Parts: sequence; C-alpha cells; structure tokens
Amino acid sequence: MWILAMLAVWLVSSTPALAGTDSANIYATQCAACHGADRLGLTGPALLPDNLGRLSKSAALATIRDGKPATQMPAFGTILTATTLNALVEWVYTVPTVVPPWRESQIVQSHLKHDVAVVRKAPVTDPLNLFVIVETGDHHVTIFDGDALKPIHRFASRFALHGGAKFSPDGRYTYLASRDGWVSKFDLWSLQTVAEIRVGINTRNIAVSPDGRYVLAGNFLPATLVFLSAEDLSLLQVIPVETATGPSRVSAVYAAKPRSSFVVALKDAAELWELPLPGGEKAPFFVANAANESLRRATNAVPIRKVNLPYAMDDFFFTPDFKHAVGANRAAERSWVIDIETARHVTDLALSGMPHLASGITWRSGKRHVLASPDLRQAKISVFDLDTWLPVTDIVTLGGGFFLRGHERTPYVWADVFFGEHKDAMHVIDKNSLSIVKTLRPEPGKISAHVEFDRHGKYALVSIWEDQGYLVVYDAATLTEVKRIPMRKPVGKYNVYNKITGSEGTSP
Ligand code: DHE
Repeated sequence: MWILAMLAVWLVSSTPALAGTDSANIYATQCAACHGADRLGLTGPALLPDNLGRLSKSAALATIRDGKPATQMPAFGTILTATTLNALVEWVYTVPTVVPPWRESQIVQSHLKHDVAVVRKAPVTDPLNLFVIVETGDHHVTIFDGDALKPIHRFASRFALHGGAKFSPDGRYTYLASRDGWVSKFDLWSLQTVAEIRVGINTRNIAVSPDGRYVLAGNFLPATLVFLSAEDLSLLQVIPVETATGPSRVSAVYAAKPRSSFVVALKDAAELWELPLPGGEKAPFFVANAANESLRRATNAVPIRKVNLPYAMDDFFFTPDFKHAVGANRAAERSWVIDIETARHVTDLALSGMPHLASGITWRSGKRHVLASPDLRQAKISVFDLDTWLPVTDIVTLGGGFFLRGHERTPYVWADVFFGEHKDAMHVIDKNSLSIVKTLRPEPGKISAHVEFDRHGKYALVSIWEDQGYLVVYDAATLTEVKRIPMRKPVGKYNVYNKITGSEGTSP
C-alpha cells in the first residue's frame, strides 16, 4: 500500500503543471492507481456518481485540490489548474458510457480470510454491553465498553460504512457493510477482522440470518442480492433482482427472526421479496422464477416469495414481529400497511410530509403499542397506534429529524433535530404522555444525532456529528452529561445486547 502512496506523492511532486481538460486522460494518469482504471476503487474509494451521491461537488473539488490529511490522498492543486480540477470533478460525477460490471468471479476473487488468533475469553467482563461505533470522519470503528464507558479498541474500516452494524446471535461477531460493497466480519473477542468480501459496487446494507449461518447483502449496483456464509463470508449465491417490471435496485435487507426469513425492500418495483430460510444442513439455493423447472428440482431450491405492493417503496418500516410492512411512495403521496404473511393490503396510513419510516421505532405507551416516524423536512414526529393504524398524534419538534431511539428500561425516547437552525437539539420525549420533557443541546451549533443506550438503559450515547466530534454519554434517567470522548464523526453506534435481543426502541 505504501508503494502506491509513494507513487502518488511522486506523481504530484514531479509532474509539471497540467492545464488540459481531458479528464479521462488525467484520471488515467493521476487517479487510476488508487481509484482503479474502471473507477471501482482500489486503495481509494470508487469514483462513480452513485458512490459519490452524498458528497457535494464542492467537497469533492476541495478533496482533489487539497488532498486528505492522514490518508494516501495527495493534493493535486499544485499540478492541476482550477479549470482542469473542475472538469475532473464533473467527469467523476458523470455515469461512464459502459457501467462496469461486478461479476461473480470478481466477488470470489475479492474474498479475504485473515489469520485470527484463537481467543477463548472476551476482552471485557460483559461483552454483550459492548458498542460498535462507526466513525466516518476517518473511516474507523471504535469498540466501546458500555460498563467502563471507555473505548477498548479502534481499527480502520472500509470506506464509508452505512446501515447498522449487524451481529451473530451470540453477540461475538459484528458484520459491517460499506457503501463501496465491502462486507467485513469482525471478532469482538480477539478484536480482529476475520474475513472480508466485496459484494457490489454500490451496496445498501446487510442482514445476518436469525440462526447466524448466513449474511445477505443488498445492492444498488449491480441490482443483486448476495448470499454469503456467515462463517467466513464465502459466496453462496448471487441473486439478480428481476421483477415483473424489470431489474430493481435493492433498498435494504432485513432478518425477520419471527418468520425465519430475510425480507427485501426494493427501490424500483412494487414488490416486497421474502427469502425463506428452511433450516437443514445444506444452504438454500434461492429461485426467483419458480417457473424455471430445472432449478426448482434442485433439492435445496427455495422459491423467493414476492408480495405485490400498491407502489414501489421509497421508504419502509417492518413491525418488530414482522407481521406487517409499512411502505411509502413519495411521488404518489401514499403510505400503506401490508400483511406480510397473507400479502393483504391492510389499510392506508395517514402520513403526510417526508417521513423517514426506516428510522421508525415502536414502544408501549400506556395501554397502546405505538409506532413513531421522524420527518426529514417537517418539524414533527408522527405517532400511530400499531393495533388500529390510526394516527395518535404529531409531536411538534424544532425541525426535521433523522433518528429515534428508545429502550425498554427508560421512560424516554430520544429524537434528534438533524436539519435546520436547531440541528444541535436533542428532544427527550416521555413515552406515555408523548410530550417533550427536555431539549438537550450537547454542543451548541453542531448537529447532535443518533442515540444508542447501553444494555441496561442506564446511559444514552449521543453523537456530535463533526469530523472533530464527540461521543457524549448521558445519564438516561437524570438527563445529565456523564462524560464526552473525542471521536471522528461518530455516525452510528450499536449495542450488542440491544441488537441481538431486539430491544424495544432500537432498529432491526
Ligand atoms: Fe442511512 C441506516 C437508507 C442516508 C446514516 N439508512 C439506514 C437504513 C436504510 C438507510 C434503509 C437501514 C439499514 C440497516 O438497518 O442496516 N440512508 C438511507 C437512505 O436511503 C439515505 C437517505 C440516502 C442514501 O444515500 O443512502 C441514507 N444514512 C444516510 C446518511 O446520509 C447518513 C445520515 C450518514 C451516512 O453515513 O451515510 C446515514 N443510515 C445511517 C445510519 C444508519 C442508517 C447511522 C443505521 C441506523 C441504526 O441505528 O440502525
């Protein structure tokens, strides 16, 4: 790796100033060594429009011009003119004429198995109270002890992890997915990466099967599901997502424990897929088109269930028992509830605005069981009765929010105000009265977001969403700050116990 870094530095320091705007050539000579001739990424991340979707062009320009400290990305501002730099930025944000494939053979070739020391003892007294904290500021992961309230380990992750960290049912291993398609398995006892594999070019998220034997990854590019062995992440099957209306990107995959299956939300088709996991020694071989006789006759063939929906889902929520799927289509301004088992359209949901159902949570509120969804644009949290699907109330907030979090052992739900002038606010909501009891401002002027509780519901961990940010630990009962630890944009945090037990108020 250091050879590439030296090469990049040498190129920068020894190349005379370039003024041309032939971006393809400049890319080939200056960028391809680290980002790949096909733009799929090598030591540097993939440079395709879908992968760059969340990076503004001005931020991309600044990175190319000034480089990234403490990484192998050098500053090209000294050798490329402003016009050339701008043209290069436009070029990397343009879809290539031939979109590069990511074939089964490439997935297999990317597979890495690491030598991991055999460790028979956890590094802390209660390994189920560990947290996995994703820091996207410098693409690292911190393993944090929820009893001692201190980090015990930190390691470099793949570029831009997204979606929740997932866990083996016993809580020993965590599985991480990067937007660039890398899936990693990490041992929380030996504190080492066990295996990695690149499943796609633009990946959404992963899920671990309820029995812990399999991992499923969902991709935007290519439009596939990738089925892996959870043991060593070796490839079991690539499933092209062909629907009644053509190929579809995958929005997200989830493990549906009560149904022993994976459910799959699709981006471009009015279908919900379910991949049943029948058990048995042999891994299932999923058959998308049951009409294909030769495949169906295979002894381990399992037909994929397809549930028709009123519209393709832009946003979705699955109830914790996985009986119901709630979907929303923004263009049609419609939200609906589907019974996953019977495929029956139960009802429509009176949900206006720009809900973020994917961050929705449920809890017991008095005699009711409620579902709450933040809204990305409007200053409200919409609350519904999970038994009747009728609206209960809109909790008025200080602005659009991204994440909600609760825990069965606290009386409160925590809701960030991610957008707008009150982005530094964190509302604490009483679960029964559904009213805001306190608004915290852990770091005035800076976004505070994404809360996770320790396994006992005693502490609430809040992120200060800055490159030089913090993890702020609150006493979840007194709502006072206990301590803060500097971290590099700690976007998401996941408590092992809460995740493996499906704690009330956490994400699936
Ligand atoms: Fe996420 C989870 C979709 C942008 C941070 N995000 C999820 C999940 C989905 C999703 C479907 C649930 C996956 C799971 O459980 O594994 N996210 C989307 C989008 O469609 C969207 C709006 C656009 C996109 O480009 O993907 C989007 N997400 C973002 C961000 O910009 C965030 C704030 C920063 C980032 O690093 O990308 C972001 N998303 C997160 C986090 C989770 C997540 C931290 C895990 C939440 C949890 O507690 O489980």
